[in-house]
Amino acid sequence: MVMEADMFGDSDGCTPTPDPDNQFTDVSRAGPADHLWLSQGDDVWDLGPADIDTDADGIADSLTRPGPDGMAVYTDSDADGRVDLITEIGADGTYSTQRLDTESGTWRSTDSGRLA
Ligand SMILES: [Ca+2]
Ligand SMILES: [Ca+2]
Repeated sequence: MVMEADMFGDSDGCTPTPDPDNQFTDVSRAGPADHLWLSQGDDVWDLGPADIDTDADGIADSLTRPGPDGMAVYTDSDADGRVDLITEIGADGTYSTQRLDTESGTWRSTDSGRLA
């Protein structure tokens, strides 16, 4: 039996390249280990690599994204890669925080107010 070279060339080699303009890439099948990811319902979103170290332990744990009204900070506070804290900061200086309940998978508002 002869192995044909082209059996290996085409079929699985073509991995879609994430669109750099699309901030959130669907990575339901597999996500890079060093990226933060976020789940909402059945959807899993790859937010990209963390670039901010919010608790100064030397490990980047957060990243920011522009939001509809200001910006949002996505934080993985227990270093498992899954975002479990979102702080949304409005253009008017208000903020609100949501924390993931990892048991139920639901987001709960924990704090809100106005930045000093
Ligand atoms: Ca950190
Ligand atoms: Ca986490």
